[in-house]
Formats: sequence, structure tokens, C-alpha cells
Amino acid sequence: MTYLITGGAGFIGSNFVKHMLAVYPDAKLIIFDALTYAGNLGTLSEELKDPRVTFVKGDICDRTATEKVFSGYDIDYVINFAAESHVDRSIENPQLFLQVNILGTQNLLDTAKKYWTTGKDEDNYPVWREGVKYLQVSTDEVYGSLGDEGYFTETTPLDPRSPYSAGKAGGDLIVGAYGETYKMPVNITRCSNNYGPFHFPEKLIPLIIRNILSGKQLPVYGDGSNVRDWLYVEDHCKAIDAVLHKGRIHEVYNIGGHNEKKNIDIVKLVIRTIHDIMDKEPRYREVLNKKEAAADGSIDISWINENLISFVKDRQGHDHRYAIDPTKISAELGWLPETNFDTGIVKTIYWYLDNQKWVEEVTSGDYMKYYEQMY
Ligand code: NAD
Ligand code: TDX
Repeated sequence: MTYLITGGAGFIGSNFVKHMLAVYPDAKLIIFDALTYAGNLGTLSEELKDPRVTFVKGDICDRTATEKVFSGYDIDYVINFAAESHVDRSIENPQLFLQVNILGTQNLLDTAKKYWTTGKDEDNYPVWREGVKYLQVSTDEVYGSLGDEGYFTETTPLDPRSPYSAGKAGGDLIVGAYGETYKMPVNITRCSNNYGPFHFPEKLIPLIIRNILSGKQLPVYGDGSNVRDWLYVEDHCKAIDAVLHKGRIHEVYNIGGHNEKKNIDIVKLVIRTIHDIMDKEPRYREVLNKKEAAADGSIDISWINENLISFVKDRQGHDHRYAIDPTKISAELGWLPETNFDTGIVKTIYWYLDNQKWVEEVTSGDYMKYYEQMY
């Protein structure tokens, strides 16, 4: 089978590439990515050496580029991770988010329709090649914001509240429209907040880790009481795999692990965990960018504490709480999260401590310009 993985050089897409190579020895993967500030080939340095992998640089909004990839390869599945993904950036530049997340999605769907259909049936519907499927990777943010109670199910009405989530919701609607109007075999998955290796350091968890290592303040929006439902990225990848291969056509599947945390509690946990690691394994103190000598001559870590927290102006339109009800995917496809948060967050922090070179690489260039402008 040949899989077109758009946005495969980003956080979740690259983890999905690694998952597919490990699980499917015969899979051919075409990674299609515009390599924006969030996409990095360094993330895939090992995978790109694998003969099963081909990388194509291209923009999902560019018809010539999407046609070239469909005409060049016999694609069976499309998994669309490509998107502008950061809520704060969407507040600064909404149009880009609508272009990529809606029109880019529509262009991809339309290109797939051209290459995957063989004619029309007696009712004028396109006839689709056997076995093909388009999967749209979406987000719980399309459902809007919850109060302190309740969960998002697949039938919760869409109520996006940021330019990012409005764009993702628009993308979902056009995927649904291709499913209905052209009987295109599609699925949509809507996942909660992911965390894990290769998470771009503008997002909460890797940003906090990075700032701690430099002795910088940790910006917590508002009073830190907003709640996110965290899922380890590999569990998300396994869920996408399950929907892709076993999900009923035209269905939406929510993905989440019942792991709600307040932002402030996440930040405190990360501070504590980094301090404890450096306390028990002093060699990790070498990773600190802020190196000051303690009284005994060792690298001081006493400043790694909650005094680093800085409550800053709230995000505009900051969604209060997200929480997914994953009953459908668990009952129908047998998917369950495998990594509990306590294990996952420690694994993630070790990964960042061990991979500062990656962080340096991805935070140079365009991202630094944005970061300097924001803070
Ligand atoms: P990311 O920003 O880390 O990666 C996005 C990737 O898409 C990058 O490699 C980037 O270069 C590429 N890209 C951007 N615009 C493109 C374009 N026009 N054409 C081709 N490639 C383009 O994002 P992520 O966190 O990995 O998210 C992947 C997908 O999962 C997104 O669709 C996002 O909405 C969704 N999602 C993310 C989360 C999360 O917590 N990160 C949760 C649920 C759903
Ligand atoms: O510096 C920060 N301080 C802070 O308090 C940052 C970057 C974030 N926050 C808060 C805002 C959110 O309540 O932390 C929470 C998480 O923020 P982000 O990491 O920006 O993620 P979020 O806005 O929840 O969106 C993420 O999850 C759903 C992804 O970026 C989306 O692509 C995905 O759809």
C-alpha cells in the first residue's frame, strides 16, 4: 500500500511516519510537506534513508504540486496532517490559517478525486477506485469550549472560537461535503492535545521545558486554570492507524485519553520533574543554558522552582476546557491509550534533555523572528 502523508515533517506527522515504518514492513510512504517553520527534515533524518520513504517538498494549496504527487505515485491512502497548527499565530494571521486549513484541504480532496475516480455511475456519482481512503486529522478544538462539566462526543455541534479552529472546522466540513456529494471514502479524526517527542517548542510543554533550561520566565496565560486533555503522540498515531484501516467510511472518530489537566498543574509538574532529574542525575545539569555554580562547586539547580512562573496576559478568546469522550473509537475499533500521563511526561522531558540539538535546529530562523516579536 502507498500512503501519502501530508504534513509528515511536523510533530504528529513525523511520529506517524515512524509508527507506520515500524508496524507495516511493506508500506510505501510519500511524505509531502511545505517545510514551513514547523516542518523539519532533521526530524526524519533516519526515516529518509529508508527505501520505503520518499520525500516531496510541496504545498497542499498548490494544485500543480498535488497533481504531480498523485500522478507520480499510485496512492492508496491520504492522511492529511498538513495545517497551520498554532492558535496564537492564528490570532496574528488568520488568513493563512483559512488558506491552508480550508482551501489546502479542499485542493487535496479535489486532486484525490481526480486521480481516484474512474468515471460516473448511473446516478452521476463518481466511481471510486477500490480500497482508497482520505483521512483528515482534525482537532477537538472544532467543538469549541466546555464548562467545568461534560465531554465532546462526535455529535457535539461544531463551535470553533479561534481562527485556527475555525479553519480546522471549515476543513472538516469540506471533507464531509466530499463524502456526501461525491461519495468519497473519507474519515475525520478529532484528537485532544498531543505531547511527546518532536513537539515544536512554541507549544506549552516544550516551551516550558526550553525556558526552564535557559532560566527564563514561564509564561502562563491568564490564571492557568484552563484545562487541556493530554494524549501521548504515539497513542494518537495508533488511533489514526486504526481509523485508517478499520474505521467505517464517512464516520468521525474522537480520540482522547481522559487525561484532563490545568495548565498551571502541567507547568508545576514540568518544573518539579526537571529539578528531580537533575538532582538524581547531575550529568543532565550540563544541558542547562543557565549555568551558575552552587556553594559546593556543582551546577546550581536551586533556582528551578515555581518562582519561574509568570502569569501573563490571557490568550484572546482562550477556550476554557477541552475533554474528549473516546467511547466510539474504543467500542468500535478497540483503541485505548497505552501511555499514562505520569510515564509519558517523564519520557518526553528526558527526550528533550537528550535532544537539545534538535531544539536548537528548529528554533533558529523564522521561528526566532516570530518568538522575538511575541515576547
Ligand atoms: P505541526 O505544526 O507540528 O506540523 C504541521 C506540518 O504541516 C509541518 O511539517 C508543516 O511544514 C506542514 N505544513 C504546513 N502548511 C503546509 C502546507 N500548506 N502544505 C504542506 N505542508 C504544510 O502540527 P502538528 O501538531 O503535528 O499537527 C498535525 C495535525 O494534527 C494538524 O492538522 C493539527 O490541526 C492536528 N492536531 C494537532 C494536535 C496537537 O496537539 N498538536 C491535536 C489534534 C489535532
Ligand atoms: O506560553 C504558553 N502559555 C500558556 O499558558 C502557551 C504556548 C500556551 N499556554 C496555554 C494555552 C492553552 O490553554 O497552554 C494551553 C496549551 O496551549 P498550546 O500548546 O498552544 O495548545 P492549544 O492551544 O491547546 O492547541 C493544541 O492542541 C490542539 C495544538 O496547538 C493544536 O494544533 C491542537 O489542535
